[in-house]
Amino acid sequence: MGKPTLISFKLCPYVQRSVINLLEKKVDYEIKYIDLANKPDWFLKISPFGRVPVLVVGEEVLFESAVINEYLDETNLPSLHPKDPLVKAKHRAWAEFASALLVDQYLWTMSKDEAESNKKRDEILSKFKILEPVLLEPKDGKLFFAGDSMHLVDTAYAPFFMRLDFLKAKGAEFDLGRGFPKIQIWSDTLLSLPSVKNSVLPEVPNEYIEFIKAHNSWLGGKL
Ligand SMILES: N[C@@H](CCC(=O)N[C@@H](CS)C(=O)NCC(=O)O)C(=O)O
Repeated sequence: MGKPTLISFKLCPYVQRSVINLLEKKVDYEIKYIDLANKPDWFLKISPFGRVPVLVVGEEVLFESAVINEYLDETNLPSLHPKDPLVKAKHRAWAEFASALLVDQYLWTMSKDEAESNKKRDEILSKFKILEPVLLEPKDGKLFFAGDSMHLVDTAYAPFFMRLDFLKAKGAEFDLGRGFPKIQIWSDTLLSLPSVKNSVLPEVPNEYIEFIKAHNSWLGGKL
């Protein structure tokens, strides 16, 4: 069947989730970068929503990061999911919560005025209030979603935390994890993993900030 090929836009957090999984699973893969502002015809033919990530596996095409990651997990054992179906279902539900956080984060950074931007920031903070008590107690300064080992659900959150970290480097007012000690330790734990560190190209931290600025958002003006 040959190596799977991941179609990527280098700033996309959903693609990044799949890259983390590919790296965690040590899968031999190829990656092709496209410009979403100028989508090539071959991409529009294979991506039903015109969105990345897309994973090309032989003659087949998979879309939706959660589905791609489940496929990678099932075909590259050992699984990063818990065995118990109920616990697994709960992990999937919390991975959905991460997708909602990614949408909030995008809208927070892209909002055109202060009121809208603050509203989106507050939505992130109210989700943090829900998430913090769900987390277990850190051990030796480390924490994953389910305690002391990494699962698929962690890979859903890492791109969100990484973007928050890029923003945090620009000013303390972007440090939304303040006041949420377990979330902070979870974020630090994930961002220290080689699979997470190596899941983006070296230029991504700068390009992420430049992307926000280029969209003339209210937050972009503060960076
Ligand atoms: N639910 C999708 C979301 C993917 C998504 O929104 N990707 C964005 C880039 S981060 C995209 O391709 N947008 C299309 C566009 O900008 O035209 C997933 O998890 O794969």
